[in-house]
Amino acid sequence: MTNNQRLTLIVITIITAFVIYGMTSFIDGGYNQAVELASGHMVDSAPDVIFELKTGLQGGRMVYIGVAGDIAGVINPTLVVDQGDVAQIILVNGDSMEHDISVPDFGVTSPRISAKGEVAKITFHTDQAGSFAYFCTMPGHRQGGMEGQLIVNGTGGHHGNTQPMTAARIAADPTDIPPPLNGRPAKSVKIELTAVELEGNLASGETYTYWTFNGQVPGPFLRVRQGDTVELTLKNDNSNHMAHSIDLHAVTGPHGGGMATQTPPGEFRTITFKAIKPGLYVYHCATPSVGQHIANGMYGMILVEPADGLPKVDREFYVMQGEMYTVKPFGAKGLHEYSHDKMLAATPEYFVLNGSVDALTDIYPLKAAVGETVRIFFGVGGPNMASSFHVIGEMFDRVYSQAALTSSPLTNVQTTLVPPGGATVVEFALEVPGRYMLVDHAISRTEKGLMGFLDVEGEQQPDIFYVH
Ligand SMILES: [Cu+2]
Repeated sequence: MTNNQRLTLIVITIITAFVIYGMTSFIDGGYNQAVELASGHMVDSAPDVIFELKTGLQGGRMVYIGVAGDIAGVINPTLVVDQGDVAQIILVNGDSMEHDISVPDFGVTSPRISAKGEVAKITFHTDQAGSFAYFCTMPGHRQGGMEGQLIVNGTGGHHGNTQPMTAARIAADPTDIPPPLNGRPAKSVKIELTAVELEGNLASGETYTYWTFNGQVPGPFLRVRQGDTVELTLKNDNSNHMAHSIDLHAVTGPHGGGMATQTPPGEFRTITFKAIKPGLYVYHCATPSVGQHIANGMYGMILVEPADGLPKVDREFYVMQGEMYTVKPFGAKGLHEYSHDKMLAATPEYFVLNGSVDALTDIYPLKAAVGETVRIFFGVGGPNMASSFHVIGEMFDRVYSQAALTSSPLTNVQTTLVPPGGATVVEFALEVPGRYMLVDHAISRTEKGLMGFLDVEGEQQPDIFYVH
């Protein structure tokens, strides 16, 4: 059977399942019991609005497909209801794989259904307006495509609180790196950083109150030369609520500058240090709770180039990993709040590259071409978790392990370990076009937000990689 025949068979089966079960599922009595007005819980009452979805495969992805009405045939349709409605979602299994459907913001999850044609339902009272996720809770299925949005129109009008959330883009552009210094003489350099607290985009429909250097995560990539004398000023924006500071691992001196730069809102502090040892170094806020300030986004890196500079490459990228501790679970919509208990327990809800779930996938995917060489300056802000840094589909030709730029690099490495407050420099040539993925090979973290793309353009190279 060809793939096309197989797909056709699947589609026919799905349609048949829909005809049989989609119809019978509407002929369902028992809608006459009283509405429980307990907020956010499954209710057993006559629904005001009913949606029917079936599970299926589309383009190699697992999806929900709308059945009947406005959503007929729509993949992962947006379900729209009015606040106060009792909503019901009927789920029909169309692919013989085990699935369910959950709207965690309303505390409802259906039973799991695995036989083709099997039906499950959730019924709930939409007591809060806004935009909420529905998805399959089977491990990997949400990431595999089974996710859509439920929009509850507010009672104050039919457009209340349903606009997509717009928050500041805090993701650092991975190409925003000062150019190589090309072995220039050592000199004096002035650097100014500003601590900024702001509500930023964490993921689609999700925001977080970040604490940042210069409104981005990670903070600006700083580039100096071995022997430079650096005058560094930290400003703490007047609108902030917290004191902040900076400890740079490139500083030789007490606390890396952390104590000397403790800065209340509306003030600034300045230190001068000589960058005596080349390397790629993490910097971070060092104001108690240090773990909280780092978890909220206050980390970045400073490169101290060796006197002779670094070997020439075609492209350089700046990527940092961190983890985030939110009260609400991964994927819940709206504004997330920081959980100190989870930070202390080292049980993050999110793992991110460059500050947000979509930073290096939707917003700033890395781009390069076949025949080019790339260098990734990779660091871990943490505060708690090491990274098993790996690029799916590539080997690192050279790894300056632990960012030790004055040691010989390792060659042909698959995965390299980077501790919190540590870094690495990897270089590799691109031989084959396609999408490569930056991951932490503690791979479950990809289901908690950690992913970056490296998109490589160019001619196919069938002598190296060929699909039959
Ligand atoms: Cu801080």
